Amino acid sequence: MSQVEKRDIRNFAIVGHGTCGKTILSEAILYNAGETNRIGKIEDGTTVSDYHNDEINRQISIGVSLLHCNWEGKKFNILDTPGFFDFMGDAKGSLRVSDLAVVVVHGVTGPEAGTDMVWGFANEYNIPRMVVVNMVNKENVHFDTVLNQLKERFSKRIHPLLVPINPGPSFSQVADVLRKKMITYKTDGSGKFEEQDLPDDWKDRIDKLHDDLIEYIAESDDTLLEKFFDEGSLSEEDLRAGMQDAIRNGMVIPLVCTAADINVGVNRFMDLLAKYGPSPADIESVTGTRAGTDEEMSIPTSVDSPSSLLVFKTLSEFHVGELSFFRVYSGSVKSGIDLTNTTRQTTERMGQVYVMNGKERKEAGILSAGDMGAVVKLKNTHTGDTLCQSKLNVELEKIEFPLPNISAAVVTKSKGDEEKIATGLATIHEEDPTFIYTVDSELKQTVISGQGELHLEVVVAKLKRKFNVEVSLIEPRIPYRETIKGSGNSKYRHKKQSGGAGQFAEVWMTIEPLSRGEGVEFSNSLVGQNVDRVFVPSVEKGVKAACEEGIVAGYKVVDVKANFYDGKQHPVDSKDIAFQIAGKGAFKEAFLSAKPCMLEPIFQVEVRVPESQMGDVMGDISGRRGKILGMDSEGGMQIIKAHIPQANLFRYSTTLRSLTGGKATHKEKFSRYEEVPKDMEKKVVEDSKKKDDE
Ligand SMILES: Nc1nc2c(ncn2[C@@H]2O[C@H](COP(=O)(O)OP(=O)(O)OP(=O)(O)O)[C@@H](O)[C@H]2O)c(=O)[nH]1
Ligand SMILES: [Mg+2]
Repeated sequence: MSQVEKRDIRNFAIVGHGTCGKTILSEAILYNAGETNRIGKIEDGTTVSDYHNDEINRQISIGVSLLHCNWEGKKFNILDTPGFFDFMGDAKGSLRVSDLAVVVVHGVTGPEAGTDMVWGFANEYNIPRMVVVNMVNKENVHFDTVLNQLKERFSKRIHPLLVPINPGPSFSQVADVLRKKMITYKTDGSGKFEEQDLPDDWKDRIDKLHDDLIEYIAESDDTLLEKFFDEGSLSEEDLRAGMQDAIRNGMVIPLVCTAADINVGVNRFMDLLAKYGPSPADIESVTGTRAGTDEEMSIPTSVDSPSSLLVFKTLSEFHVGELSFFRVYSGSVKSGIDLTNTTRQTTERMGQVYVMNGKERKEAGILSAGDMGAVVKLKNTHTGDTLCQSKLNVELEKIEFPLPNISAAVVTKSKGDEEKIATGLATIHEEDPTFIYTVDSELKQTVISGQGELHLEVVVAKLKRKFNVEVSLIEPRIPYRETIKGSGNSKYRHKKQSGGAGQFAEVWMTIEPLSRGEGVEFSNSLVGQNVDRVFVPSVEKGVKAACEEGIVAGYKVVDVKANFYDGKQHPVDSKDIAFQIAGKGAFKEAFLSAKPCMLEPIFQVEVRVPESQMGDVMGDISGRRGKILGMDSEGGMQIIKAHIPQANLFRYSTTLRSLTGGKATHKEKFSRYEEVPKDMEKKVVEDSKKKDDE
């Protein structure tokens, strides 16, 4: 296969809220381009991109699929991404390597929480967008309402290029704003169409949209603007010439309408992509850092430069092994070349290079700058890694994956599986950085965290299928802390003078509280000759040990200051161990006399919710002992900031989704420790006693 010129490539990610038709739109694109001979069905599990068992069973996309086809002399590299919140990490990773975000919106429901999310990702990467209003053949499609919602929520520059003439179940006709024509489609899925003049009652509206478009495009370029002022309009030629730049600069965000399942509007959308979509040739250089440093580097994206590529997804595939999906940023790649993995400082020899259509692979021979493909059996390369020729030594800008919003502790069903679990979890994390796990030695639990309940379920299923271990998930323990509210004092004597070598030490200690977050401080103010200074470190060791073990309920002690101010010793029996024991004992006694209390972790939580459901969410937050810190509005959504105790956050994302019908999302991160209310404290202490008894 020959190398494709950068300007002839269109790399786009199809992104949007769950089940708005992204996968079926991809199907229709592949069918129109002749890659397949029919449009597959989600219900039958026959689509090119949703081919994994998990996807077929649940009828949703779970991971991104790389697809390609040719249309009007352009090569499309299509990333069909999941829209279910739990798997949005792939949408973000895909946008990182795309030149265009194709944001699909459901024609009935309009923009939703998932649309906000992907719009935000596209903002982060500053990439151009096109909007597809799909499902226009459903009942109750109100195109103008959806258009206005989109304009209000995201940008006034969203401008329709295809407007549905007869939305609803018999949808077949669109008005083409650029050509000022009506296109009538066959509804048999063939995509065949005829072009006719616009009906009279549509002419004014389409003329107006056409004129507005000219104005937008004129505004996007000074030369065009001058022409526009001189001549009062732009020629069709100038309009078309200016369109690609205007889309690239975000001055125009084209919007089209489709019914993907019956292939209405899709081929016209493909024409627009081919003619006016941004290409990798628009990007002359990309930034990265010199491997292993913070030093910024700019890499020219030309085919003649040394090679570099970014792996945006890895998967281990049955019968195939590890598959790595990548975009080439500079130079070219083919089988047999050696590249450095600058993220991990290892070398890799490229195996066979492929272009993909879901699970179908075709040998590509060579892929050059701007293009996308996959390679099999890299040894130690994972999602997000850079590979490049060693002389380039660059690490391309990383993909920042969304932070987890749900955690659970793993319990093995049979003993001795720990090692398999460890390998499994590590492998799953390498493939999917939105999944994180920690082996918490303090809580003696392995805690896994991800993007939602289903995400964790999929991980558990993978552990079983690929690593042959069965686990269940339980609520993780809470890392409570112990501290004091008052000051205390003790004089503790440790004495063991019967049988064997004797031990004697007496430690006098005061203790007082410190501010939150200050940890444990130890000091001494010994004067006189009662205790030899050599025992100070011994006492300190005893204090630190007591703080690690906990005193009231077995949790770490924090925010106290202990002072060893005097004591007694014995000429023979006083030794290090004796003072360690006495230090620990003195600390415990002083602690118990200083109004001990428990602290609990408090999380800062940010909830995005439509105004109409704010009341429900706020009520739920106060039911969780949460404190509302403030509110903001952003693009028609309310943002509630609150502090909620970790103990009341287990499965919060699940509750929030069911409370709001999936319209609200949240982020959470640890904020600080606060005192546990008295009635709860009792329970925490009792629970820990029970745990000890077990
Ligand atoms: N009537 C109608 N149904 C559609 C259209 N596009 C997709 N569907 C159906 O809508 C459902 C969801 O389609 P998908 O293509 O899986 O949606 P998706 O956006 O890929 O979903 P996720 O990847 O899970 O976010 C399927 O039953 C499709 O057959 C359309 O334009 N019109
Ligand atoms: Mg899908």
